Amino acid sequence: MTTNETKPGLAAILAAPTLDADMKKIADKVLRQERLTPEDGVALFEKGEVGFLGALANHVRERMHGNKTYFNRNFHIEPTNVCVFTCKFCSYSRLYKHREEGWELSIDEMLDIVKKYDGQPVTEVHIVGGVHPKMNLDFFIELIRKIKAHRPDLHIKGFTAVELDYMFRKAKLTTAEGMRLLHEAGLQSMPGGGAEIFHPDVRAQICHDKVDGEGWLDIHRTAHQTGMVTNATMLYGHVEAYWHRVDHMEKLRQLQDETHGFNTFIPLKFRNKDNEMAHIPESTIIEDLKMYAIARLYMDNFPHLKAYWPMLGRSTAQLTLSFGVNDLDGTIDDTTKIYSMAGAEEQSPSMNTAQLAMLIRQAGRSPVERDTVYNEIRDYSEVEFSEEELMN
Ligand code: V47
Ligand code: SF4
Repeated sequence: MTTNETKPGLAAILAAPTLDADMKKIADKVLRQERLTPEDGVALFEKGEVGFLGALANHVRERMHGNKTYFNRNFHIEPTNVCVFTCKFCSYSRLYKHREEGWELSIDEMLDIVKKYDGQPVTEVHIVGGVHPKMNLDFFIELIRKIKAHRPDLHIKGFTAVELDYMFRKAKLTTAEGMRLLHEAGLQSMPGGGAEIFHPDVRAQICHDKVDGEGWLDIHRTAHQTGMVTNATMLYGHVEAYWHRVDHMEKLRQLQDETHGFNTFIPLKFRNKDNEMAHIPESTIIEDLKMYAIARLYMDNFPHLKAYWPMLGRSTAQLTLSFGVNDLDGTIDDTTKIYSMAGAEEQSPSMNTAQLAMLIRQAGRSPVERDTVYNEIRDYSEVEFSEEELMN
C-alpha cells in the first residue's frame, strides 16, 4: 500500500451513509492534505466519533512515519521542586517557605546523577524542575558546563519557558541574551512544558502567576532563532473548553510556520491527585485517544506527536500508537516526580530498552531508537531479547 492510499477500515468509515456531512468534509481535506481551520478543529472535538478520528489520524501518521515509533534513551534530573509559582494543577511544588518538605540538589549532586550513567548508552539528559528563587542563571550555566565537560556526547535538553522567563528576568537579560549564554554553555534544546493552555481566561484560573501564553511563545521563538529545537505541550482535560485547545494548537501551528523549530507536540492529560484541582474529574481514555487523534490532524506542520507513557500508563500508551502518536518519549530513568505525585499510572516510571521496544512491537509498530533531534540510532523491529532483558 502506498502511503496516501486509504486502509480498508478508513475507506469503510468514509463511505458509511451515517457519517456526518461536516466530518466527511474534514476527512476529504485531510486526505487532500489541506490544512484544517479552527472551526474544523472544534467540530472534530464536538462531533468526531473515536473510531473515525482514529482511522483518519492513523492514516496521517502512517503517511508521515509508516510503522515507525520512536523512543530515546534518556534520564531526568529535577534540580528542585521548590517553586515561586502556584499553579493549581501542580501536585509537586513547594513554596520556598516550606522548602524543608521538598528537595534542592546541589551541582555536585546533579553531577552524581549524570555519573550514574557513565558507560551506559543514554543519549539525553532532560533537566526540568520548579522555579527556585535562588537557583539562578549562573548556577545553571555552571551545571550545564560541568555536565558537558564530564560527558560531551550527552544531549542536554533543559528548562521550560517558565523557568527561563524567571531566570532571565532575575539576571536582567533579554530572552535573546540569556538564551545565547545557555546555548553557548551547552544547552541544545528545550522541552515543551509550561505551555498549559495559552488563553488568558484559562491561565487566570489555573496558573495566574507564571509567564503568559505570549511570553511562552516568545521564548520558544527566541530558542529557535538561537539555533535550538524545542517541544510544545498542552495540558488538557481540566477547566478548558474545546475551543481553548484549538486556539492553543493554532498558536503553536502559526509559530511553527514562522520558525520550523518545533520537533514534537505532547498533549498532557491533567491528573488530579493531591492538587488544588482534585475536584475536577480526569478525562476518560476515549477522550484521551480523541485528543491525540485531533492533535495529529490539526498540527500538520509538527513532525512528531508524543505520548508520555509514564503519565498515561503502558496500555493506553500502546493504544495511542493507533491514534496518531509516533513517539513514546524515552526509557526515562530516575526521578520524574511531577507525574507520580499527580497520580500518574506509573509510580516508578522506568522501562529498559527491551521492554519499551516490546511494548511498541506488541502494538504492531516498529520501534526505532532516536536521538533528541530524531536522528535514527537503531531499528529494534527484528532484535531478539533475552528473557533476562525483558524481566529486568
Ligand atoms: O508544564 C504538571 C505538566 C509539565 C500536572 O518536552 C501536569 O519532551 C498533568 O512538559 N497533571 C512539565 N500534567 C513536564 C513537561 C514534559 C514532560 C515530558 C516530556 C517533555 C518534553 C515535557 O507537566 C507542566 C505541566 O503541564 N503537569 N502537573 C498534572 N497534575
Ligand atoms: Fe512551579 Fe511548574 Fe509546579 Fe507551576 S507546574 S507550580 S511552575 S513546578
